[in-house]
Amino acid sequence: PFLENVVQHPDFLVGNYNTSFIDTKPELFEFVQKQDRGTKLLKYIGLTTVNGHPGIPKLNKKPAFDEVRIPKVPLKQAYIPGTKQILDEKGADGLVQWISEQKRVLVTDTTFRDAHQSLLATRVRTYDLLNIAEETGKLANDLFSLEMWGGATFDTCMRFSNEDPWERLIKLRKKIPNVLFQMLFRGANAVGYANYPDNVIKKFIHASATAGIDVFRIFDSLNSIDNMRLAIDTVNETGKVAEAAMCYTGDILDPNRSKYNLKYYINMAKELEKAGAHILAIKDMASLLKPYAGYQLIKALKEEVGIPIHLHTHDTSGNGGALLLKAVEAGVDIVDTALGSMSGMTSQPNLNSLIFALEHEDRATGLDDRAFQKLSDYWEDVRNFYVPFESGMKASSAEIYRHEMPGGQYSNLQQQSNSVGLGGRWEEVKEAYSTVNQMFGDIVKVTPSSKVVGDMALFMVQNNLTPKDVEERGETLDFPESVVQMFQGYLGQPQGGFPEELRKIIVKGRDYFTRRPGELLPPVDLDELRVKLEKEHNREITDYDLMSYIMYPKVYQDMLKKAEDFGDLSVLDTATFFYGLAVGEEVAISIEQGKTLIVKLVMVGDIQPDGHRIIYFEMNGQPREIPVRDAS
Ligand code: 3PY
Ligand code: ZN
Repeated sequence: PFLENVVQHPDFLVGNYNTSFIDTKPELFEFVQKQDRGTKLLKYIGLTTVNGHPGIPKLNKKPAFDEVRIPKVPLKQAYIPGTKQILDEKGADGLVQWISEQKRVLVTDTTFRDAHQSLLATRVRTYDLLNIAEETGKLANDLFSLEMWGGATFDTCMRFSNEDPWERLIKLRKKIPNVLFQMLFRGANAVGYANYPDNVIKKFIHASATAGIDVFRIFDSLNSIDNMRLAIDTVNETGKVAEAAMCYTGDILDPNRSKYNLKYYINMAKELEKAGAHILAIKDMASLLKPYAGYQLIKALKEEVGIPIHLHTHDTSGNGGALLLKAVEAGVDIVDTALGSMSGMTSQPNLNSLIFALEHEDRATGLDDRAFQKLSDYWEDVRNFYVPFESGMKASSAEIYRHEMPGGQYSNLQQQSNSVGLGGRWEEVKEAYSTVNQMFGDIVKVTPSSKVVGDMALFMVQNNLTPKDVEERGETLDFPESVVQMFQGYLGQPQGGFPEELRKIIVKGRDYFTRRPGELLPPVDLDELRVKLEKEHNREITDYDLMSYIMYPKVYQDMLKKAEDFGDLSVLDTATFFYGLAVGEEVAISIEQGKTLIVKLVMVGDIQPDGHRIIYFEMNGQPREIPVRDAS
């Protein structure tokens, strides 16, 4: 390295050197140590062992975990062709035809996406998904689809797991070639929290289709159909399945809440069908659709629209199972559920229980309960790694009908609330959430509009504000940026518009508009951006990278930086990733096909005056000493 530094020094290169060259240039002794993959991983493990993992309280001792039960499926057993083959052979219209010919109710498993988004703050890592992927393809071949990508997973995958979401998708696709892959797509917000220019939306959908997504569930956070059309059209261009969702809010049974009544939903459904949707989704993100309301809604929809109906709900209220039964009676085509051990409460209703609930009935699922029990057992074990991210909710709760918070938001807002010091005031935050909804004119609350309501709720609690305070002192208050932007029109328009008085108070003289935001946002020059990023990062930037960057510029760049420091962290098992190693513990890390590192933690050295500790490892039998900074 020293000689390299000399010959690469700018003065040396221009011939500007003499006998004092070396003595006057201390930088020549700064060797950039090009570290191998093993050393980088040891550094990460050492740091995690000493300092813990962000979001997990520092423990004195690594928790003990039982061995994870992986179902035994003979490796040579072939995949049984499933819905993926129907789509590939017959196209989207052929698939729709096939759905309508099924007597049984079809089932989607959300375990890989919404279940952990809703129960575990979206932290499930690619490692745990890949570990069960082949078995899932082989045991769950009769599912309609696996909801396994999009929603909040795109962000958290990079932000918290330091993994590329596209790689997750591509790797899973290889191991599950037979069941439809479904993603949650936030319409003009793609997988982010803001509206994006039209060319970004199109590119994102094409890239996702190429990487392996078959069914795009498209919604808009204010139920604005204008904000969904581009996505529906683009999915149609790709030959994949456009599943357009209406987000359910309010209560169609309550005569006093007429804003979102049965007529509203029937009209919306008809428009979505006209807009080119192959499937209609009812997206009950907050578990507000009561069983009898669900029956009424689905019965009416089956009469009024011709496309299949896919019901998505959460079990936060505890009425999820009852809703599914009423939905099946009313003729729903497909329902969302999660594997038993990852179901219930803010997650989806229990898939395994649904199998039994409908057994011997006309519309039985046809799924093999034993196969799904094995998959559920796996997740029961894996869930133990993620205990620090559990919401602490112990049972379903009817208060959801009051605060209306989406299941996917519950555990995340709770974490957000803790992180701004409102840990002890969670009850008030939930109450404020409902108050803010009324102040905003009773809007649909789902990402990102739900995030805006959440931000405002935190703001109200932090500053001890009532709606009256906002009305009277609003001019002097600095509202969260997300709130200001929503009232400016950046997420589109809700049913009936925003309350005018509140808009004036919040927007404070800034512009606002009521046109579709996508019409106003200039296209991103993707080629120019690619060149810029390639220069900055000295690597090839693919369409996938471009999309990750555009959605989350800082998160994406932090991910690259962390990968430079620690290498590919997705190869670590989850216990090691979150908790490091215990002294004397040994793990096998497969860094690529046929290349495994056996890592043992031998000893953690005493803290040095400069704040470092030496961590003594053995890697493949060789001693390795890694200095790491003790942050305590
Ligand atoms: C998401 O957009 O992530 C959701 O799950 C909304 O329900
Ligand atoms: Zn959901």
